[in-house]
Amino acid sequence: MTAPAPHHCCYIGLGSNLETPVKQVQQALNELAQLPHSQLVNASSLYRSRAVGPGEQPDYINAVAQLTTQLKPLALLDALQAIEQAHQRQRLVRWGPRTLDLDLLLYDDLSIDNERLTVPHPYLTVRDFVLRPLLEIAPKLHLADGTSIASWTQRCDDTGLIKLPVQR
Ligand code: ROI
Repeated sequence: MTAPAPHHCCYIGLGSNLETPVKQVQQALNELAQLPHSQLVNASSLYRSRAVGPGEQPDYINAVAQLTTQLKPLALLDALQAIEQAHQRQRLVRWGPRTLDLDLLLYDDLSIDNERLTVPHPYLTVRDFVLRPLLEIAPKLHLADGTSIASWTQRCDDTGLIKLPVQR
């Protein structure tokens, strides 16, 4: 008998600023809950943020989800990209507006760096629209280097982040 695959703890960042972003993010959370060999453990509130990136673009809706999964990192990435595709993701320019962005922020304490995937996410510690939702659902979380998410939250970019009231 082979041992069952272990369960890994992951955090996913969600962002949208096109095509009714609140709906895009809510639907993506439902889709994360349906991923094979995975459980959606927790989801932050939705937040509104000013766009980081070139030119004028609409505000973003952001959130962070916690998953446990038996998928390996690249299999999880494939699954996340399939959800993005299903949202007819448009990404015409680097750092331009998008229908749905799903970023694998953390996968256990792993460091991954290959041409498809960098974990921890390279901008995790500088973006308030990632850190504040993450802090909401994981207030005691530390990175593998021992630094706390709470400490990064005090010195990150300010995008005028606003926590939205619960949506129904
Ligand atoms: N800006 C904000 N506020 N939120 C995002 O999710 C986001 N995602 C991006 C870029 C274009 C960098 N800017 C963003 O990918």
